[in-house]
Amino acid sequence: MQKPLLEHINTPEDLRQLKKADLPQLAHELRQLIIKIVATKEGHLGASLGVVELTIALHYVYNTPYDLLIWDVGHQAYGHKILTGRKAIFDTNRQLNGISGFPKRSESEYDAFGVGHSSTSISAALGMAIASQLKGEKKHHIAVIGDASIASGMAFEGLNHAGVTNANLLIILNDNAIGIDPSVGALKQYLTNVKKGTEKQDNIFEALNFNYSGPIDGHDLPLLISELNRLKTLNGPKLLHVITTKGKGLKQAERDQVKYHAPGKFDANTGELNSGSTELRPPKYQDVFGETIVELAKANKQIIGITPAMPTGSSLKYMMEEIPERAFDVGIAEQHAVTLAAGMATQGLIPFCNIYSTFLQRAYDQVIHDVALQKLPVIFCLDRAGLVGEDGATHHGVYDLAFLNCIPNLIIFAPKDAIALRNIMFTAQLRLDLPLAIRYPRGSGHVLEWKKPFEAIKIGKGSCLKKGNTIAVLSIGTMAFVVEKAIEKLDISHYDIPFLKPLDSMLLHQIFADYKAIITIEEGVVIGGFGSSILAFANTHNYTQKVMTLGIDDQFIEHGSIDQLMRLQKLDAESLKSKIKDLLLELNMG
Ligand SMILES: Cc1ncc(C[n+]2csc(CCOP(=O)(O)OP(=O)(O)O)c2C)c(N)n1
Repeated sequence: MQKPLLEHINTPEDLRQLKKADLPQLAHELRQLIIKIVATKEGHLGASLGVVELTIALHYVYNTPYDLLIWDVGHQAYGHKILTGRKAIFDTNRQLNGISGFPKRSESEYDAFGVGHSSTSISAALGMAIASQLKGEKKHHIAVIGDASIASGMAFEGLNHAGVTNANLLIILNDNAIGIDPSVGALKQYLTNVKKGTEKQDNIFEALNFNYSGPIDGHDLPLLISELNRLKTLNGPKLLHVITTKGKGLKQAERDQVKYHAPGKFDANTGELNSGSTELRPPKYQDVFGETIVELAKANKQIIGITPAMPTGSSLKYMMEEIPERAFDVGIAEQHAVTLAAGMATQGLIPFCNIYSTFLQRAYDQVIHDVALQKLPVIFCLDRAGLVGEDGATHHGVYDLAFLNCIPNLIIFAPKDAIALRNIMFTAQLRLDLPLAIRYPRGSGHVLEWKKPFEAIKIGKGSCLKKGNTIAVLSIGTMAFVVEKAIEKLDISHYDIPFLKPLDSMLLHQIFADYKAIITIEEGVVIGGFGSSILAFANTHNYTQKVMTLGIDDQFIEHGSIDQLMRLQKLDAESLKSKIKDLLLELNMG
């Protein structure tokens, strides 16, 4: 065994002192470190293991951070983080106050662009390359993008623009034929044909004026280095196609690439996943969605399921397995997913378009212009709404209530539990004449016995969950469980207001007539959300009681466990309880 190398590498400067012959050993050590830390601290595994050689080659050949290196999505950048000054704190990855799981400009000068959502790297790198030209700086600009992310609209927009510039831009297409789930679409087929050498058509990237090279083996360090050195001397937009294996170096991760995308805890030596507890737990909300849509779609042939690249994460995969002709994975294409659903709705189909709350941000115009404006009854199922935990600021689904609230014609519903999710899905496919957004959180559905007979939900109706005196707490969605716990021993009323739109104005008039003060609570930003709507209601109707609005502050929330973040935002039961007690004292009712 040679003497260890990685312990002496703190920056890419150190790396560049190594002999080329030493780099494979460094790659081995880097992989082992990633495996060791992710095995216990959790995080994204497969993508980073796949680009270990590429990461080393890029920092070896290019003069980072002067040359600008941009990772698309950024979940593959663990090796980059370790080699750029964050080795000693890599074990804080994704934890509260630790380093972010994604590149982040405020974290390191080597993180040229903040990422998390996919397909931004080409536009960002082109912007930097144009800036360098205008400033007269001789810099290299490199975007590393996966085969799933390059198929997204934004990436195509970047390619289309870059092809008519002479910007010094290198795009590295990291082709491992998989996103989180296997990549889909015609471009994926094209790339497969290129790899097999069966593609007879013109090269698609050359057709867009890129200097194309590859495909080359992305695990062959000498080849990567000589190719990058050659490309460094060429002007204009270039694309290097590298073939890698997701999960490279850990047998199980290579074999089961979907599971080992972000496997949770596992044994670093054997690669075996922790088996988890056998205790009976409420199902995840995503599975309530996944199982319910199958049940509904079997009975109602008009039902369609759509996911942009998240069949496993959304559990639409159950429908894709059982009813493949009516379930579509459209790739990382949120905008397309929404307008595709709109098109289907014009023809009488009943599309359930499942998108993580955070990724719906990509398709905002489509929701307004293609769906709501035309009153098309698309059913949006917004998974991972609220705080998502360790993925952090780029991924929290905390804006949806606010950004959907202002759109006319849209019904907005947040189920308080799995049963309500199931029933609203049932209700939606009975045909509403308006679009509906259903938002539900990451994690488990709070009730064990959730497969009850379907019951239709009355649109716009809230309900009283507990009758008390003094003040009323109004919750939307699963915050009901926090409230329930907080007021267990208090004489406080609790109302479930699952419809942000239309608001249950009859119930609200009753509430404002009955209580001296109102507290609203939501797992979303306060500005523009549920609390704002209740305040506006009070103002419109000249109610003068105090309305305390609790939710997410006007700041980006970083990473940490959901429980930690809820406590920091004072959205946990203890904090709510003490807020209620303060309010009672203030009203002389304590
Ligand atoms: C806009 C957006 N939609 C969905 C996701 C969820 N997501 C994260 S990684 C990923 C797959 C990326 O695959 P690929 O581009 O092939 O990169 P690789 O995993 O190979 O690095 C997806 C769909 C995202 N980050 N951003």
